[in-house]
Amino acid sequence: MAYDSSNIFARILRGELPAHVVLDEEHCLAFMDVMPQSPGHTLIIPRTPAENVFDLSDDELSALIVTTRRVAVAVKAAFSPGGIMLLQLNGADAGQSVFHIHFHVVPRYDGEGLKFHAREMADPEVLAGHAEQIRAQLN
Ligand code: DGP
Repeated sequence: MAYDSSNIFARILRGELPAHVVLDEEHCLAFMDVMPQSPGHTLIIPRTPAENVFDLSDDELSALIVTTRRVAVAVKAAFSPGGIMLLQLNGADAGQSVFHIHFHVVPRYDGEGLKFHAREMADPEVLAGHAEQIRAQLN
């Protein structure tokens, strides 16, 4: 399928839609997931218009995973979760719902399950606070 530049993340990259940004760098942008599965759930996207992992060059994928780990380190420092999941879905059948490639950084907390994927909007003020906590660890 051809890349559709009207997808939500492409619009965030162009500044047409707002996001709680935690990291804005040359190759990637990272921001809070508006429907977090756990507190601190963050997304990392490349600036490259690519739908899924198969559409990135090795260099683009390398930059994306390195930045993903950098954000995960900051999320870990900000929220002290017991563990962190890195997730990346390719294709609707795999559960992908936004067709611009992204990694999810999902913190896991002892005894706490996950909320459903892409289901419930979080309070924007809470997301803004979480973004600030993560930014503080990245600076
Ligand atoms: P996936 O199913 O892997 O394509 O995940 C897409 C994620 O994007 C999902 O966890 C919900 C999130 N999401 C959907 N719409 C928006 C939005 O407008 N802004 C932000 N920040 N996240 C969104």
